[in-house]
Amino acid sequence: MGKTLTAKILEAHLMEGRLVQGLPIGIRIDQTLTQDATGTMAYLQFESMGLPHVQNELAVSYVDHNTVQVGFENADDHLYLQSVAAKYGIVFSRPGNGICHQVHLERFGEPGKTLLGSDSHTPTGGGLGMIAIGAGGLDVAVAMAGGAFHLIAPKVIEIRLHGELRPWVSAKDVILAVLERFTVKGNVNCVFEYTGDGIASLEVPERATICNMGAECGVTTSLFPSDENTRRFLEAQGREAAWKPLSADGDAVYDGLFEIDLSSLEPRCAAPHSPGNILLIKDLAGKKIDQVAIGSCTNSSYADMRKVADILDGRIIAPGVSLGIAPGSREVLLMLSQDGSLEKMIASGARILESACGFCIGNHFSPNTNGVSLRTSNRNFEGRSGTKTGQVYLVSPETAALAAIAGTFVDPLSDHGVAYPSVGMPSRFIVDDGMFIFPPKDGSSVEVVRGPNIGAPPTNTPMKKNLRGTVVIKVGDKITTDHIMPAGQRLKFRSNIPAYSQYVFEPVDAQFAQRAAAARDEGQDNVIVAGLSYGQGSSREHAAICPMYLGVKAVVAKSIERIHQNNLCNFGIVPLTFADEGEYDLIGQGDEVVIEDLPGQLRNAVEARAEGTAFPVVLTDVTNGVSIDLVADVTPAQLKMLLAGGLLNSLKENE
Ligand code: MIC
Ligand code: SF4
Repeated sequence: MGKTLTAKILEAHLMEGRLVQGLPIGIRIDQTLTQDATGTMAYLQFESMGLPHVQNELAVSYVDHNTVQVGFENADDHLYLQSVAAKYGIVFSRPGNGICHQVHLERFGEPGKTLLGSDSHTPTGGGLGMIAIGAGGLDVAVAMAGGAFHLIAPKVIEIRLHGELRPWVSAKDVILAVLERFTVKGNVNCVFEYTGDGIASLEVPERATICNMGAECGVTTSLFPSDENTRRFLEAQGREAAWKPLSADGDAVYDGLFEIDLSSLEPRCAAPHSPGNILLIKDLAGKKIDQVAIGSCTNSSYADMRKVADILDGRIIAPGVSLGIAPGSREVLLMLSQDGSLEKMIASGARILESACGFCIGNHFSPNTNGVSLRTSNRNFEGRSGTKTGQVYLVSPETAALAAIAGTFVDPLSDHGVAYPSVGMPSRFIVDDGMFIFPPKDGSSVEVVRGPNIGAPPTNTPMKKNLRGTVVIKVGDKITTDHIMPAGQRLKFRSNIPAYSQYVFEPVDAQFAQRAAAARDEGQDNVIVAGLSYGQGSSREHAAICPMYLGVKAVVAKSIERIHQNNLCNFGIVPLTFADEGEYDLIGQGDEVVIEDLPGQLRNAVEARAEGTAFPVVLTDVTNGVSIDLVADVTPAQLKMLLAGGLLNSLKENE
């Protein structure tokens, strides 16, 4: 039987288990990346493991998320990250060098390698034919220490592309079509593998856009083969030696198939407030807009930016529109400044923003009240832009630029009078690694700089026999990590758990943190009850650490997303799902709940799971007098962590 490309790369990296779909496996990680907002915790955790040096092939620490806030916290975090990188053998990408995923694609990604990043959009690297996975910072710390990364051997879904995109239709429209089909839920433990004659017409940055936003479907990762286009991209980066051809076998067997005819695809958007809420642009044509933001790790490559510059060339943006453009990296910015594109952008009235996450994470450039904002980024969760009433539509750079000129949505395929900017792959990018700091061979004498905002990560206590407590909050479906742990103006507390914990669930229930802390101080075990797809979005482990700090011991949901599920286990919070989703209605906020002999019940559940059967964990809602069967979908390794009160505790038990 032929093999998928996913299987080939996973097999070559297998450290634990057998590659049988649905079973837990451990893989070797070649490369790691972190960004500043998750990096401080990842490196604090790495430090606590007591190793003198990172053990994997390449570790890179990027500073891109939080670069502009007021106060000392940010700058302190950057100094900590820079010094810790020098000490432990990590490459440091200085603020201004660009967004981690864009820069990693340009300078370090390699076909056939594995990459683990403490950011959910790490799968961007799939555009180069690597297995690139997003995870919590603690998982990345373990990979830097040479440990395996644990995952469930995924289902591999084939996405077969035919034909070629028409002018004005772009890679963003391809992934929006994928989102339309697969939605933002129900794709846990799947990989999207792209095949078909259509891939030959897509350049690496376009493939990267498609892989980037696969994260919104909740898949483990997305993957393209490595072919002649991959070779040309690497050659243009001066890295041809990193190239090797890679593809699935001709008779590979997949777990599902979705076919897309690129030639008939139409421009799309994701309408407020979910990346899965897909509409056709032609159905919105004429709708007034207020703001346009072009950039982010999804769409900030040189080709994307060049197209935008050519569309804006000789035109002034509409009076009612504010346009911000953030080129994805210093390399892209240098290219744009050399070829005259920057001048075209500035002349059109665009505001050039830093090469960083910026607007995408709600750090600045928030829309006006009820403002309609067109963004080329990947997430439009309510309030993420920094304006709760903001109406964010996710679109391609072409759609965004046309709208900025018109002041309304414009169907890119209509007769709008703008010539299509055809931009190919340059034969050589401006390669300048001057904003990386490469670590010394021996960093042992480097002093790590710790500002007052940087505290040791709190640890949990081992699991008690009985869980007794209250449902401190009951939330609905699709609660994202932005709901649980808001970023934006709260980002600066990422290294200070007691301070950041005050904002848990702030966008949903501003009183939550106080209530949960009071219950914790009375000795209660706090429980969160949620609907479908709990914890979708970011990899931020703060969405587990901060609730842990507030005494949360279990999450009971209809379903839980992969990265968040791992993060919960890593910090000793038990992830449980309803055996019968309808029983969600039997529990209310404020109810008193009990799970007797939780360790014993979990052990039974894990044993049953290994034998392919099920053993429920029973929760009693004392307030309503009902018993509810729950599923503990955890691996033996996760059980060990949960019993110990988290991964760090369980690693210490091994010593
Ligand atoms: C995001 O896009 O939500 C982020 C900010 O990049 C996060 C990481 C974080 O919260 O620090 C992600 O995608 O994992
Ligand atoms: Fe940064 Fe936005 Fe990409 Fe997250 S999605 S890495 S915040 S640009």
